[in-house]
Amino acid sequence: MNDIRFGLLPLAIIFIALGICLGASTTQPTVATPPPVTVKIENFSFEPRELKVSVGTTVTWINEDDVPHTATAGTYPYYCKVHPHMKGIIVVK
Ligand SMILES: [Cu+2]
Repeated sequence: MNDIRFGLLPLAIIFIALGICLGASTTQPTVATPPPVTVKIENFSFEPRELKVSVGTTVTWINEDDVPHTATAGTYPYYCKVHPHMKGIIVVK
């Protein structure tokens, strides 16, 4: 069994970007760490296939197959809710 651990860097970056966009104050907001989430790899499938997580969530993939797999990240679009015309893309390599 192989563990593939990923911090959700793109979401953390979006959180930071939102703080900048909304005008960060001098006091740091207290943000609770969301509970970790697991994705199971079995029979050449991810379960759950689609996952919605909060900013700062740690996701762990557990490979139950007899062959190696990866959980390669990709391209993440993001935007500013206050100014929806502000759009960007983060590519995680
Ligand atoms: Cu904005």
